[in-house]
Amino acid sequence: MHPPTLLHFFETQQHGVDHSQHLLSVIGDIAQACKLVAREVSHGALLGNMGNVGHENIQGEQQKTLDVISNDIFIKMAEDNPYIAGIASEEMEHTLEFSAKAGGFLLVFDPLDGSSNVNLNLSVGSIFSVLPGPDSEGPLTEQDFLQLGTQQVCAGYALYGTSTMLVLTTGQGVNGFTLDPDSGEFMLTHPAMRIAPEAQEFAINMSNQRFWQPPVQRYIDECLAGTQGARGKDFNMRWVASMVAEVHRLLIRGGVFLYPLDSRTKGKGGRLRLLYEASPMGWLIEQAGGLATTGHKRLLEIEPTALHQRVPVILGAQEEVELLLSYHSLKDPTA
Ligand code: AFP
Repeated sequence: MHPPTLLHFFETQQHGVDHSQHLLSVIGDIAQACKLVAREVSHGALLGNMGNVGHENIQGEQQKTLDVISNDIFIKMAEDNPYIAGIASEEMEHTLEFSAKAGGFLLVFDPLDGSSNVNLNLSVGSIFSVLPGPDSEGPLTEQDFLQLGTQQVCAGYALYGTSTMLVLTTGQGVNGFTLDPDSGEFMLTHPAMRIAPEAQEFAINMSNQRFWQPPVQRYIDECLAGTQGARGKDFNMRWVASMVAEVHRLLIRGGVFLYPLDSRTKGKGGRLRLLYEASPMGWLIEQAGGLATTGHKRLLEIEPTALHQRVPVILGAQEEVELLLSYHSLKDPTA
């Protein structure tokens, strides 16, 4: 029997869940936008689009041509969808309102996550989060986007890797769909994705080790000590520098991902952005049975105060995140 397509799955197999036609329209258009981004990424070198645009984005990062192209694809999609009232993007300082669509959803996204990988031909992705629009009439404000992660109605990512995949949740677990290049359809290939509670693999940028705080120092030291240390087992390490690829690996073979607060990023609140990286990925991990925290607080319960707010991120296998939480709660984590 053929696996269902993305929309057929949500229309039929999410029994007992009322996916409004409006939300299904948004999911379908997000999928379409991700197909277009996948095409632009795969043609990047052929079209001379692998460079930088020559200025920094709001994040203070060199903006890549494909960042802009991907962002434009999402803007056009959102503008044309009748149920998206406004958007916020990693690549745009301010939100964008489509005023004629009052009451629609809000779409928050990182159009090309891991874009520093794109000219290395390594995995990149798009991250998206769908929030309920304001009940009140009248113009959207930035405040309308500053919602708890628990408010999300849909969240997920597209992974532009050896195949193009869409992995998402609407609160009924996590399902993965692979793009069939021949039909152009996303087909259900990874139903009910779960993350194992235990792990033997961690993902962190080790070059930042001297900046970490004691709880993370202790946790990583114990992982590196392997069978001779407190953990009594060996660990593997991976770092792809694309959160989408890291989270996908966690959902496929387990593990824990850390971009913790360190002495360099402390003033900014962390490295990763809350609204369009930590919140959507945190919900996916929780929906797959894992945990997602700053080290002190559940990511989905952080009250956003700014559109591009950064937070520390520790997410993945329940047992590993619980151990990290215990170290963060100690007065002297090195004891
Ligand atoms: P870019 O989108 O600027 O490449 O950043 C990707 C990212 O936000 C996240 O996807 C990675 O996990 C993290 O940054 C990589 O950070 P480092 O470059 O410091 O390893």
